[in-house]
Amino acid sequence: MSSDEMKRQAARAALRHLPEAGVLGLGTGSTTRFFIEAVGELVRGGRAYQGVPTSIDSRRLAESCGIPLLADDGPWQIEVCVDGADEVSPSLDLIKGGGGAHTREKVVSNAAKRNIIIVDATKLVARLGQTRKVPLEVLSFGYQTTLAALRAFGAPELRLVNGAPLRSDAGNFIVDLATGELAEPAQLDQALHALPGIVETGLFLGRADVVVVAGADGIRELVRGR
Ligand code: A5P
Repeated sequence: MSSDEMKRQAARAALRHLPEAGVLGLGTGSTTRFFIEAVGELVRGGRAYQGVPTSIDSRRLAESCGIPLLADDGPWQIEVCVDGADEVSPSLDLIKGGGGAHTREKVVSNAAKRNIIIVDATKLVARLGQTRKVPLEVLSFGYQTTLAALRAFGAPELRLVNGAPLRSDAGNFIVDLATGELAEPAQLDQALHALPGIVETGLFLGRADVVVVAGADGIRELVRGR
């Protein structure tokens, strides 16, 4: 089965977690894309959903799918947020931000009653940091000083596109911090949040309620606390 087909299956399997109507958080990335398209089909079929997109890209896609959207300002009463992830640990902690959208994603996930994560099986790891760096959204002001401070935690690398720093939707820089496997992700998250200049980290700890995993052998669901 192709990677895209697994992502599509995870996205469609998440539909069973949706309420009959209400506000949905719409994540960002190649897996969530399939979910947003599926929600568009449900809306065209008569379901009364409104979306809160987690990025400009997801807003555009959701608009093109005909999903009514709420303003970025909030406040929102989000029933369920569905989003992808870059790594998922056995305790359902996540690394996100491969697309640089993790700050908005975290704001939306924090406002949601339930968080459903959709991934293909390649995202499952024994420990966070095993395959991915930790994305950080960083103020451009003083970023060289922030990079220097980050060297206490690993090897930070400014994310570039065509030789120029990638800007988040909020206009900030993205830094990828190579840490190796993380024994204590919460400690790292706390230390990173204590650094001025760090807007948000891509460590999503204790936030996922259900992770829907698509693999060659079908769909399975990992549920927090089980
Ligand atoms: C966006 O910045 C990310 O947090 C994505 O949700 C994450 O990278 C998963 O993306 P894919 O579904 O494209 O792998």
